[in-house]
Amino acid sequence: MRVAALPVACLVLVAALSSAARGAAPPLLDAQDAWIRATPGTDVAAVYLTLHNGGTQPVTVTAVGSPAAAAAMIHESAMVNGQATMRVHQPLRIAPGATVRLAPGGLHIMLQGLTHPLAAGDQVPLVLLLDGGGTIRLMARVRALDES
Ligand SMILES: [Cu+2]
Repeated sequence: MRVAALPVACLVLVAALSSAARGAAPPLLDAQDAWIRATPGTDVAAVYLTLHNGGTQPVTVTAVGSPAAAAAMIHESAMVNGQATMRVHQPLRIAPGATVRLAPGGLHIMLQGLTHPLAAGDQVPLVLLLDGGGTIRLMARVRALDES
């Protein structure tokens, strides 16, 4: 039943994100170089990208989503007592003029409950929901495991 329920969950998420975006001013947040590291044999994947706030006001990413995953959330990796851990880092605030890099070993978007296995070269749609109602839509490319 879990597999059958996932597409419904995705539709609800996309609908929620779309309705929140209605009537919002265009965001000044720029998302570049989005890519995904897929972990074979699991239904989770990490998304990395670079966010730049070109505006004069702080921008806060309040939620993330993808139709390719049941759930998505901003995480931060850290070493705690020699153990690799992840914690939720959401909302993510980006100061005016600042660039925030989501990169291996640090911040990332965690996709959980992938609707299908990811293959190198796949393009995965992502939505970033911003404080104040704006949204950023982007595509992230799945990299091969041996691709740096
Ligand atoms: Cu994570």
